[in-house]
Amino acid sequence: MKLKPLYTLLVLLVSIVVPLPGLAGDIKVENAWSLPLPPVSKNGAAYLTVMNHGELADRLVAATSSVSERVELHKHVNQDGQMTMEQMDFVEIPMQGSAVFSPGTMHVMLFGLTAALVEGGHFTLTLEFEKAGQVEVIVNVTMDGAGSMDSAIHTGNTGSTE
Ligand SMILES: [Cu+2]
Repeated sequence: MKLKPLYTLLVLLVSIVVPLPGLAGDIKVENAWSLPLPPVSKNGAAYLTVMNHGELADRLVAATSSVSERVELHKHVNQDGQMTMEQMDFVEIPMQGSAVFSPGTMHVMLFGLTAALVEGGHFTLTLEFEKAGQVEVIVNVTMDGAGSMDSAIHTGNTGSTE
């Protein structure tokens, strides 16, 4: 089967991304990444996928990070052809569903970076859910994370299964 190695890879990724599965309950976070940024950068953004395997909807209501003074949940808004961003009070994670934070949709905004985001490095993001409580996530700092965004401008990524 072609799907099996992919599934195994996903399970492996989940176990890496969520170091405290006991606390997370039905909430799993996958593919958490952030673009590398030079030390002068004031703000950054993280992207990830939140999956809810439970029978009840949950809400992501807040977050903190190990590399910024403040964290907000943002969505991208196209205003008269110009991309801006808007804060959200919460993000709904439907039962047996997921919410995807990706370039162009939503992001976890990191305000007041206190450390440089260096390629190959990582930092901790603590997500606060209404029902599941706190879930710690390791965010990988990598250019490769953008593979799902536009593979044409990021050569050499392994986002494709071909
Ligand atoms: Cu933002």
